[in-house]
Amino acid sequence: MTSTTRNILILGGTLEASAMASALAERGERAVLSYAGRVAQPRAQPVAVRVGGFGGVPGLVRYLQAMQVTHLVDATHPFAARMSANAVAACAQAGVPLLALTRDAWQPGPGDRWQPVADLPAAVAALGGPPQRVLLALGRMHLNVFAAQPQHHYILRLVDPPEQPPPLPHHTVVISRGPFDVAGDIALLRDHQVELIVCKNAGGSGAQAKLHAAHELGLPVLMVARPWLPARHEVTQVAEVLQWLWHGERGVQLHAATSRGAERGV
Ligand code: 3Y8
Ligand code: NAP
Repeated sequence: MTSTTRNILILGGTLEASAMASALAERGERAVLSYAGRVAQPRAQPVAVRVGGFGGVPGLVRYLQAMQVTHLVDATHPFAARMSANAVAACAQAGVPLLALTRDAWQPGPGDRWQPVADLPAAVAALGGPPQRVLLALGRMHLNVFAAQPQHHYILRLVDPPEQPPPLPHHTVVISRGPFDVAGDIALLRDHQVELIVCKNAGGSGAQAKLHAAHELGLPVLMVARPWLPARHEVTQVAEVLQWLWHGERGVQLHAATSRGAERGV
């Protein structure tokens, strides 16, 4: 199969997806990068972009067949569990090879004050103590559950302004899109006198600055573990995906998801 016959679908929304799109565009490969449509202005891409859901597994199967997709690269966020599960099911039905381009989970280092929690409800439950100033670095989709702990002052870092005020009696909204840097995140934590950070174990570099900043300032972090994902082949480097596209499975060392389960920080 040559670059003129390959037609690659990238499920996007991450730095890795953008890097994948650039690598394919530079090599004259035909690719479409797909966004869910979660934010007003997703980053411009050097390949064609589509925005919006596919309509579950059947919709994705129809899309794969109608667009004659030859390869699917799932470069979504590790917490986009529904999308990734749908991609595994749809590719199996449509007979389209799938490879996940993911990022290893963050691991705490010496001096890090992380409290691992299994999921968002567990993070909410862990906030049962006296009022604190809490940074929710979770985006707009996961704010309402924290109404169960209204005693805190929440600093909400969001990509877009919320359509209506979140149901949190004491909060400050900070509109800011990553990737973030350590100096900026130290300033954010200091300016807002943050005492605790709640975040997802996203991995990668784009959201990691706040962890270095927390370490620098000796702040605790509630670290939400990754959700379960179905078994699939995973790599963490764009170069590995290129090898797979050009040489198939013999081109790269593939990891079944189960072997990386321990790396999910669960
Ligand atoms: C729409 C489209 C690029 C990609 C950049 C990465 C890095 C910057 C850091 C904090 C954590 C958070 C959030 C975050 C980061 C990158 C990456 C990353 C975290 C965009 C983008 C889309 C999204 C969706 C968005 C969610 C949100 C999560 C904010 C684009 C900017 C918290 C993830 O309604 C909402 O506000 C939805 C927000 C889903 C929440 C969540 O569920 O985790 N990402 N983020 C994607 C789509 O429509 O399909 O690229 O511009 C992408 C990026 N966000 O190439 O520049 O991790 O790759 N995104 C987290 O890590 O927990 C912010 O504030 O410290
Ligand atoms: P999710 O809960 O796993 O998916 C819910 C539904 O949204 C999917 O079933 C699908 O709808 C649609 N969808 C999700 N990703 C899509 C994509 N790339 N293209 C087309 N449709 C998509 O997903 P999520 O957690 O809401 O994440 C949404 C998007 O934001 C994903 O692209 C993800 O990569 C990105 N994201 C980025 C970060 C980050 O830090 N960079 C963090 C979280 C999410 P249908 O069932 O109708 O097909």
